[in-house]
Amino acid sequence: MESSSETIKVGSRKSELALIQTNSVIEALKKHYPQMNFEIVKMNTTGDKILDKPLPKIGEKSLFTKELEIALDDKSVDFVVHSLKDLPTTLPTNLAIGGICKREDPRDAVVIHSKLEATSLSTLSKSSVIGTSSLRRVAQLRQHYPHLDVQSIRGNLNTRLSKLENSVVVESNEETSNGTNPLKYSAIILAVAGIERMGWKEKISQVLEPSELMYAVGQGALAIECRSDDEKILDLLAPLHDRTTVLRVVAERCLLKKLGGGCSAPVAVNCTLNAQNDSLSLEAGVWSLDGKKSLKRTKETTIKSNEEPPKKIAKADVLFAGIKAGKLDEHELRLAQDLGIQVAEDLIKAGALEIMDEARAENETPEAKQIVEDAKKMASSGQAEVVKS
Ligand code: DPM
Repeated sequence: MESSSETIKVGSRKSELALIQTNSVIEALKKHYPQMNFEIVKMNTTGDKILDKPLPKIGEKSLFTKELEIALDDKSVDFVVHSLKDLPTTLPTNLAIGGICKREDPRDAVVIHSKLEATSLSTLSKSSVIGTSSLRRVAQLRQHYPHLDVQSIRGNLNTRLSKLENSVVVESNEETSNGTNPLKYSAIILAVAGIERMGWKEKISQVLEPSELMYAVGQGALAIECRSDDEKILDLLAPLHDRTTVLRVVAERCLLKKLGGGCSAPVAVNCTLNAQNDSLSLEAGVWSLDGKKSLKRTKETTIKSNEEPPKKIAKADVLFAGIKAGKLDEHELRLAQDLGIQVAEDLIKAGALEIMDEARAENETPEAKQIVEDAKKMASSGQAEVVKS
């Protein structure tokens, strides 16, 4: 792209993590385009306004993205940086993911209250309260750590950390689950990637391997959303695409799309691309909310171009679960897509949809429905509030 003096407008949520993520993408772009100017437009989304409500009860992931998408549509911004895991597998038709940065650590981590001696989940005393609002984490923790009491915690990362740090620490024999003090957390579970971006690495007590806690689809990768017909911005973003990351997340997102799951049911993955032989492996699971029922399936495929030399330019209009692949090999992406769909089909044959439906139903209390209705009203009132800095 030509260097120019024009300014690219970048939409961002205003949380510290969102701004760190947005700035890191701008830094990466400046390496490619040193002359280009970027301006951040900070916005308040419905999701940000109702952060005190439990996330699964809000249900709709798009609450964090909808207002930013309206801003893209009316051209008040040119692109928006998201955590890929917050982006639905189907985007509005006029929008696409035009760039995906190299994935960071996709695993989850345990942050234990600094006054406690335990350094891992297994050494926390019986009935210790673990804070998370992710159904995926709730179900897997209940499966592997039945001695712990998993409870909802909400807010952005800063709020959660202070809720943990301001917790009254409860001794092992005391009653911990009386529900009267929401601050009595012994530990919280957060994504390693988010913790590291915030500069909090030393707060991690334990990193959980996928054998105990599989991660969310897209976790640890940053995605850039733009108008799907904006060739100028798509060209600008294309060099950010990291092949290994894109192949992994295409498999994961195509799986989730086929299963029809958003964050309203516990679904998790573990996906790797072997650098030596380009073997792409996808393991995926679904759980009941109590962790008692679970299903897991794994498949592998070798990623190989069908053309010599490989066809490097994907058809401009081809999308893989919302991702426009820029200059990556289209046939390779199809192999990743097929892998995701096949693992989903294996899970469906084994009864995954029934387990997911049960988990959803259990989560749908009348109160939850009201929260969803209220949130939808807020969201449909339209534009994001632009935060002046
Ligand atoms: C989504 C979930 C959570 C976020 C659900 C899940 C966690 C919610 C919670 C879809 N988005 O993971 O099963 O813990 O109550 C979110 C975080 C990041 C992106 C924070 C986190 C940072 C990591 C990344 C919230 N979205 O998961 O600790 O960029 O992948």
